[in-house]
Amino acid sequence: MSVVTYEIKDEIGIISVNYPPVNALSVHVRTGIKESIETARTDASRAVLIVCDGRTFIAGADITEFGKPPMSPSLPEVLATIEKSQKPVIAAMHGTALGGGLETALACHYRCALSSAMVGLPEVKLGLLPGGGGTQRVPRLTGVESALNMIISGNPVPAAQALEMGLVDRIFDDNLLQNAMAYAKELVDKNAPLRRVRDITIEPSSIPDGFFENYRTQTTKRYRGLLAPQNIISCVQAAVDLPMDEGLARERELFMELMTSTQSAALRHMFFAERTSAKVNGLPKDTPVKQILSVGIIGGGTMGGGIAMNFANAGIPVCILEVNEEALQRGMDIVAKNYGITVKKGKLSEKAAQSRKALITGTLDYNDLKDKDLIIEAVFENLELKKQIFAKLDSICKKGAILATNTSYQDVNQIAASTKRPEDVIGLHFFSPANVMRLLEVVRADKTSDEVLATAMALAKKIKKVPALSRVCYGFIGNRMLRFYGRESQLCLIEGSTPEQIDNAMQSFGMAMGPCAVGDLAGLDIGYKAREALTDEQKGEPKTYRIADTLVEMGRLGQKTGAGYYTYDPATRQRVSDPKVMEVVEKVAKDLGITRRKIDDQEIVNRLIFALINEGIKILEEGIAQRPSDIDVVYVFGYGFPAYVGGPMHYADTVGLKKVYDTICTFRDQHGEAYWKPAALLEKLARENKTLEQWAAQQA
Ligand code: T1G
Repeated sequence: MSVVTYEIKDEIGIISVNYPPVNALSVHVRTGIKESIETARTDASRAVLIVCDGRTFIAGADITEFGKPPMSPSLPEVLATIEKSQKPVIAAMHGTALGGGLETALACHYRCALSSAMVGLPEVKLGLLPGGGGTQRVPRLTGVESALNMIISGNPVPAAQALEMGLVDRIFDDNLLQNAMAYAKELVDKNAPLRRVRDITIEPSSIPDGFFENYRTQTTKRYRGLLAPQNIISCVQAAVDLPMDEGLARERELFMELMTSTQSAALRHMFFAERTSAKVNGLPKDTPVKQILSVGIIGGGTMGGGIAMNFANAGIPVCILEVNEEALQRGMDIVAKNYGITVKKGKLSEKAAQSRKALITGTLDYNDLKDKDLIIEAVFENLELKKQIFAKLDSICKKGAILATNTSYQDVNQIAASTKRPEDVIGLHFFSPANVMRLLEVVRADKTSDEVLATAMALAKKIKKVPALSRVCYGFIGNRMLRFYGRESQLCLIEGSTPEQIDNAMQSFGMAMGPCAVGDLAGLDIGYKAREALTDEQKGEPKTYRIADTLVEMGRLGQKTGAGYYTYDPATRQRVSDPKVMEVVEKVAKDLGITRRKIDDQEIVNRLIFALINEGIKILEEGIAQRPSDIDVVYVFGYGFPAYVGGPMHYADTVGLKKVYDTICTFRDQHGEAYWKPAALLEKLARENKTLEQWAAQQA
């Protein structure tokens, strides 16, 4: 079946693209459009319309073609053919006209769209820039600053806004093809000119002095470490300084620089990883999915309140159960405060916030939960308490209700065993703040049914979370790996580093926050309490936790007490170094007989990140995670790992598994096998000179 058809109706040549799911500009689509325009040159058509079947106008270049040998015709060739047409070419857009899709429309002479359409240039989110003339045509239509804002944010705009900006000429509420045909005839009947965007020039004198320098300074701060925004600014500057063809050449040069960058490879990896993580290997496609029309949450603390908001935001009524009125009110206040912040930021109208809050009710009576389709337990991390709660839910909730736990660490199999319906029990591990963080670890217990699992994965998408499937182990995927990252952070600190050096090194690597600052944010008492429940043997060597425990015993729990690894300005919450902390570090090191030494930033990064990688590969070996890219999803969406590095597993492939393995062997020789035993799979793949991606492809 041809992905592009061409026919003449009422003197209008109609090019129809039909290449599901999103009419991406594959080589067949590019070829079909180019050949149709060439046919129209000499046929009876008076104008040409480009429309798409299915859910959207062209949503961009075909990302699956990236990294492969280029195939003709290139997009620039196709767009030049459109622009040179001696008959008006009109684009008729619906759905999401993105990237190369919008660029195709911009090469046309006129553009119309459904009012429900969105248009945008999201290439920056793939570590790229619009490589089909977008950086040259958009500023010519909308002005330089508006173009920079749109291309660097990568966010789409609604058709009405696009009309105001000059990107679209006409909007229709419905009947796109019929209305677009009429618009085309209107244009030819009035002998409308062949209006080419390239014929617009931007007066350099219209750009304020220092504009680009200032814009670049702000962009460098806001998009720390990213290459694409910098190149986009250079392209738009070329749109001002250079004639169109030279500007296009400059754009192509800077586009290719990004296409071959590790940042773009990482971001493209994350694009597919985010979509693949919702797929469960071996789960039949026709597995039935339960309807979730009502939810109960056990526990209205920070987590419970945040979790409740996710369902209210998706229009699902949710009831929070607490042990007394005061606790319930506290929970409701947390919800109200969170919505207030969102409204204050202008991200939600007051009216919408009110209607969402109205979907969240409270109760002290378990019987009010008996008809809920899904119950999520979100009490504090005590296994016995969770088992009691699940036994109670088992006796109250209707048959077929899903019983989920938000536990971060505990054994979901044991929780399931406290019910007579283990097949209905699953882990839904949200990440704090639960109404913000997009990651949802879905924990499949040994007896969790396929239907409950399929429902959980579908529900994740409905509440706008990115799911990652985990089997049961202590800490599942993210928190299990994090223990080793935290261990190495503590060891680097006691062996010779400082909180500032460690945090700065990890932020330079790309982490949103360094481990000491994260500890202060979450509260150092969390780890302290978790260790209190462990035997000395389970705790490990004192050098891995003695500093943190000493700070807690000094009352320095972190931000919540105004001091932890840093002190915090009560007004701005800005962190400030505190010499008292290094006094603690040096005293603990002395007490434990550790002679401190200079540690360089690269050693810090390698020890913390390779510890993550090594444990992540063990998680793959054990079948806890389905695939390496799911682990990347966990770290990018749950732990502030830089998407432009692609997650710990993709980063291991970027560095090269042989280098990772050799470095871990060096750490083993320096620090002992107890800490640094290379994962067997890592050793195997390093020896075979393979990547984790290749290994995953063999497993699929
Ligand atoms: N290429 C190939 N496949 C794509 C694709 C694309 N551009 N966009 C989506 N898919 C697949 C996706 O992998 C999934 O596959 C299915 O379509 C549904 O996607 C030269 C260089 C359009 C808003 O960045 O933002 O143009 O999992 O689950 O939630 O300047 O897809 O079903 O097998 O996301 O309804 C620029 C990326 C490319 C747009 C739809 N364009 N796509 O969202 O569905 S670079 C983009 C999206 C470029 C030019 C440059 C979204 C969507 P599967 P989905 P959705």
